[in-house]
Amino acid sequence: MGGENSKPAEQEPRQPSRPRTPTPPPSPTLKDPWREIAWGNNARDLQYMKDYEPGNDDIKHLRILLYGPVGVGKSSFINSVSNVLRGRMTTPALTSAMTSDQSFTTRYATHKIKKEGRGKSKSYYPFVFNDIMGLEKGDGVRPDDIILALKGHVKEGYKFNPVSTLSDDDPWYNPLPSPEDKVHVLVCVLSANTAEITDSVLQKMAEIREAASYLGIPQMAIGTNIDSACPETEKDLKNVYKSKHIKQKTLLMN
Ligand SMILES: Nc1nc2c(ncn2[C@@H]2O[C@H](COP(=O)(O)OP(=O)(O)OP(=O)(O)O)[C@@H](O)[C@H]2O)c(=O)[nH]1
Ligand SMILES: [Mg+2]
Repeated sequence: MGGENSKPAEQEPRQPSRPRTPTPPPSPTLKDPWREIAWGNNARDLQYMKDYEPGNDDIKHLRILLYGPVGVGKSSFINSVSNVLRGRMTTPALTSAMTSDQSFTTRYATHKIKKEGRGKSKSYYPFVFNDIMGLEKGDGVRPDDIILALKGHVKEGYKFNPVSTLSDDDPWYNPLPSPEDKVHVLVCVLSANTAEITDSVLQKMAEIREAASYLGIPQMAIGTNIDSACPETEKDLKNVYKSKHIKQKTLLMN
């Protein structure tokens, strides 16, 4: 131990502390897309649609029915397909200008898309889209009515009644559906920027899916609003399969 005269122990010269570099936040995008898309093959895809013919000779067109929660973009999707095929702005299905809890589409409507050509040579694409009222928590289209539509029992223009299911003695009930009245493909439409889907809507969707499986109707799902769901897709839509947020949303939809 040092006395009064003892020298203080030599200390290492203090190193100037280095400024800490903050850890960068994790990237919102994946390095590699989780699904490969051949971007830029629009002309080939469009030609495929133009040449398409249903494999079954008994039907002139495939009937594709879209269902999903209110305001997810069911009617807008039909308009988008029509715009792409016709090469100009068209609005076969009316869409809502604002978000609301109530469905803007209330009637059962079939939308055909015209092919190019004039006069007698004018024809329609061999697939039609059926637009229906959205599924809501309380009101909205009843799953039983969608199941009747799958079987072809709902006549064109029927106004869905959220309180009661279409009965078989109603004039809007089609007792003898033709193969073309029946639905051939069922499409579930979900929005990528919806916070959450309520349990009651999920329950209705499950009922519809189960009935379609029983009827042997092929099903698929599409995601809308991917352009506004995350900053990366807002910048460039081609980031859709790189965006971690959209991947997460897709997993929740399954
Ligand atoms: N940014 C963006 N907006 C969309 C998209 N799809 C639909 N919208 C908008 O969302 C709103 C609702 O769209 P609709 O097509 O009426 O939705 P819907 O599912 O038919 O709604 P209901 O008939 O009320 O059940 C409209 O203002 C559309 O312009 C999309 O992919 N991106
Ligand atoms: Mg609609």
